[in-house]
Amino acid sequence: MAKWWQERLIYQIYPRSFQDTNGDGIGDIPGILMHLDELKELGVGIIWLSPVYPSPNADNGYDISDYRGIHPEYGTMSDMELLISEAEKRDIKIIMDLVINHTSDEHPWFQQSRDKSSPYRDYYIWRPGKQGNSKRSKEAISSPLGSSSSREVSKYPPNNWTSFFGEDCWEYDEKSGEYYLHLFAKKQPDLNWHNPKVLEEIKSIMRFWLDKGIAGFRCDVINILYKTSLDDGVKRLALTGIEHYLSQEGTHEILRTLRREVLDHYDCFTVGETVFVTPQSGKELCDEGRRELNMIFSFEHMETDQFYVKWFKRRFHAGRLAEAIARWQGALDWNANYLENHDQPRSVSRFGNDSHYWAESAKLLCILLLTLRGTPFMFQGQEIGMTNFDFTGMDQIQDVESHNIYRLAKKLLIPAGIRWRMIRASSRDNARTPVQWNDSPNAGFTTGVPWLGINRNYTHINMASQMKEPGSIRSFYKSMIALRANSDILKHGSFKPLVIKKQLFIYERELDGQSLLIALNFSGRTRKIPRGLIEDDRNNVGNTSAVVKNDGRIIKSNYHRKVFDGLLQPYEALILKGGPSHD
Ligand code: TEU
Ligand code: CA
Repeated sequence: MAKWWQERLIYQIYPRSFQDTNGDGIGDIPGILMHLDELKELGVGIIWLSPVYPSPNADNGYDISDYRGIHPEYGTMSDMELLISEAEKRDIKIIMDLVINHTSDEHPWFQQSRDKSSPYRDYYIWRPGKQGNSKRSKEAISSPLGSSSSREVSKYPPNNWTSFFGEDCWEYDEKSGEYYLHLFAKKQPDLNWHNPKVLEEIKSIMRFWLDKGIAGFRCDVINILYKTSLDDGVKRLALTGIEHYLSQEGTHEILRTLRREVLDHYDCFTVGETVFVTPQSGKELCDEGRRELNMIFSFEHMETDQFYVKWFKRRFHAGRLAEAIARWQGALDWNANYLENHDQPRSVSRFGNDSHYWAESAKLLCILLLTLRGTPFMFQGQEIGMTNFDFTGMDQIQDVESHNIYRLAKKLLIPAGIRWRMIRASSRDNARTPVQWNDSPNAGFTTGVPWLGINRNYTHINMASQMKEPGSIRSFYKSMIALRANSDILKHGSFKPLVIKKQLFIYERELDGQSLLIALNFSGRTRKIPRGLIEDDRNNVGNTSAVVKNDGRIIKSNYHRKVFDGLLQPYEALILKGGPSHD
């Protein structure tokens, strides 16, 4: 029996950039309420709300200082309750971000934990520095970013690990004379999951929100919770130490406990953001029988345009993307499919063509997302083909990760031009520019000064114009979402890759002997569908008739195609009835 979270489309809202209603330049909950009807009309069944909790915003809400509150800049708890009930009226469910690998350093737990004798001390991972002679150790604690270079401590940090954001991952705290671990920014201390009290706190926080009517959680970096040991790691270009905390048995056990003791008592689901998962470790995290997570986000397909880390881009190659997607479609029974989120550059700029074939390629990506097996997740602005930012310098960037990496790259003597190119291509701010609602000043996002610059292409890429236009990307999304909702083959059929070439991806979905064939041309050139794979219509209809009706074989085309001639136009995407077995 299919679950409701398998049949619905999930739409991610990054509240800061969605819609401002009070002119402070920051999106807010009333702004989400304003657009609920449009989301309903688009076909959204579940909203994933990125963090709206009180936070110093060192990492835009992924550094939480109160898990049971709403940040005043987003509104009040009654706004949140209104959002839940208004969504419910429209049969839209809401899931929230559960960020439990770390808290903010301004969370009261952490503030108290800085006192060695506090009962909260053990909520975090505190360790004394390693002894060493003072000359070498001064070097050892100076981070490549220079954050702690001026301090004199006659100790080394407790181990050699490095963080996700290009800093050291140990920060020395004067007050208690020890270091704390932070795998992300230094304002994000990691919780100590060896402490059963931490588990109890989190269980109660989860119940607090589930009792308010939340339908589940997107679990932030959930497969790194449990640090098995704090021994030195094998030296790596990035993330030294990862073998001590990636998908450890301790984490599996925590997930099973949360499932059994909390989640199973509600009609809800979880999707885990699971970093560096492989098909094997992914299966262990979301296999139904193991009762841990319901779904996971994998990353392999998002890494196909990079070398080793995202800051080193390589030319996009659709074949690599298709291979990664096909591998995961085959590996898991049910995937959480996505091409965008708040951490990733815009898909049309990255996997499509945001200039000449902007609309065609955005629609092709829409067909891809909505014809895979699994729950589709889309990100705000994706439905109108929003593109990467048009910023020209670091002063326009807000993201903590981008600033850290830029500084690190400078330390490593990477020239300014290259540094900026790295940020330009890979910064998370690419996804975070405010939603372009209309062509009025500030794109209708705010009447004040937006917290992050708005892409100047809002005059031609915006929601208002696309709502009216039947041929728009937004209209295409709407019709594809409906098509999927009404198709058992697309929702529940099996997935079979047929052709994976440099710029061509063809696959079949099949259910009870009925099938659909999806053909995607990821290039600016016309491509032939390999002969024999599927017969074209020319024999059936002849070339003579000028007006040929679609005989029902073409289910969807981003070219308004009526006849299938075996060719795919630039960035053409097609859904055809009947696979090879039916020809
Ligand atoms: O992201 C975790 C993560 O590993 C990456 O996606 C990260 O954002 C970065 O791109 C690595 O280069 C999650 C959240 O989605 C992200 O917004 C947070 O900053 C992070 O966790 C910490 O909470
Ligand atoms: Ca606001």
